[in-house]
Amino acid sequence: MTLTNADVIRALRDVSGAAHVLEDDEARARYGMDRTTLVPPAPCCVVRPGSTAQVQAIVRLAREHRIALVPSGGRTGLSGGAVAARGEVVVSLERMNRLLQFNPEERSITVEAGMITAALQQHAAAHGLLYAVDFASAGSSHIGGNIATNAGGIKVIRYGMTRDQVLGLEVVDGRGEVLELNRGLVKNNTGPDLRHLFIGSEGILGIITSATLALRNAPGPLDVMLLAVRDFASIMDVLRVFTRAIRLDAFEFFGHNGLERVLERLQRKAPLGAEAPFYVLLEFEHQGADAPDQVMRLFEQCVQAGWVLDGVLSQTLAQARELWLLRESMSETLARWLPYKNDIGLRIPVLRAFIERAQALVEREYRGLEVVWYGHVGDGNLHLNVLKPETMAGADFAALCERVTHGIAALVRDCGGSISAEHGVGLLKKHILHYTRSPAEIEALRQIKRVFDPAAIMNPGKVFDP
Ligand code: 2HG
Ligand code: ZN
Repeated sequence: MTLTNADVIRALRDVSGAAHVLEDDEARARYGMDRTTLVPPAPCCVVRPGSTAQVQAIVRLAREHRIALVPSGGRTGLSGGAVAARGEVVVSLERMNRLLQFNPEERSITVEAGMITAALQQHAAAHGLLYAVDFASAGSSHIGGNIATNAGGIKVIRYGMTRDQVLGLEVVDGRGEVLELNRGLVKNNTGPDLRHLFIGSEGILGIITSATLALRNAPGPLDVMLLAVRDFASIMDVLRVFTRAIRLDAFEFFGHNGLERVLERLQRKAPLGAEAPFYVLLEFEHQGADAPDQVMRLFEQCVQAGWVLDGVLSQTLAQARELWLLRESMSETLARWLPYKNDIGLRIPVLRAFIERAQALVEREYRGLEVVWYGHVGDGNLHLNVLKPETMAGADFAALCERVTHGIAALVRDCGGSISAEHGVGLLKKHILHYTRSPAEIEALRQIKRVFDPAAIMNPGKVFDP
């Protein structure tokens, strides 16, 4: 029996209480979208379950009546994975934000999926521990969403991606089964590890309801260095010299045009005397009294080689924060120009060749448009943001960017990379997924989806078409 929207809303109210089913326009617009703006939201309604049992009841109802569900965290995604544009029910995990268990002797924590990333970080910090995944939207993103998108961020070079923090997952799959995946174990060799299928699955297999995450010992005081670098190739030289000598906590870069826009928005002065096409931001643990000059020696080596034109090393925590602000404000600053985004993942040895070819391609194809490069270059992750000229119609801009993106995706493929390093595929990247995942892989993914989601109710239309 096909249910009307009114029937669906009534049934959802029975599951989670009337107060937790929202159907007004404002809520539907707000919960139906993420940080992308290309696809207008149009969900049927929003349900906010308070427990795993309620999530399970919602999924079972949806399975029985073929109701499409869109799992929803902090909606800070950049690929449209949490967009509900086709009358789906948005399942917001925001009420499920409790801390379930904290195990200091094991350095682990179990939390519900709706916990905000920054709250988790703060909890760890209060006990002298670290939750190692961090990025600019940590203040609103949810841990469940981080896991569903395998979020990366600024510390990957030292601690890995979200995948590397997950010790266990509780999920409700599209069949309505509650699965306890790996149960927090460090060692568990009992066949293929289903936990890893759900990490980065973008909600197409089920809904993550809670997770057990590894915490680390908090690092000592961190120093931040900002370098003005002669050209992109020199960034790679600097990376080689520093990674060989010290353990880096971050190695980020951004282009001069991006920095100018950030400085203007933040009303700050240029951080360095010299201007350069690119800047590198490094973070590392304070080197201590026995090696006070090591970092300066590395810096001087880079200057003498002609790679680095100028640099500054933070002297206080406040200065370190100011330097980070320049990098972390980039995405938000550029949002005003409605940028088209590519999120490219490559291995370090091919970065130089890639950027040379990519720069030639964007100069030729985006003639006259402003292009800003930045990202987590130490992990091989480049963000390419193309800014929309004010005078260009949105549709023309989108058509141009779509066309050029095929060229970029082909280049990424030729260089052995990925069309999405950390933002996921969602709605916006699925037309280019085939560039870097083979037909055999995509077919296997389709079959895996059928196993966990036989009624095709879980975030349909995301990552790949049925
Ligand atoms: C970052 O690294 C985020 O700042 C956002 O991943 C990147 O907006 C972007 O393109
Ligand atoms: Zn990023």
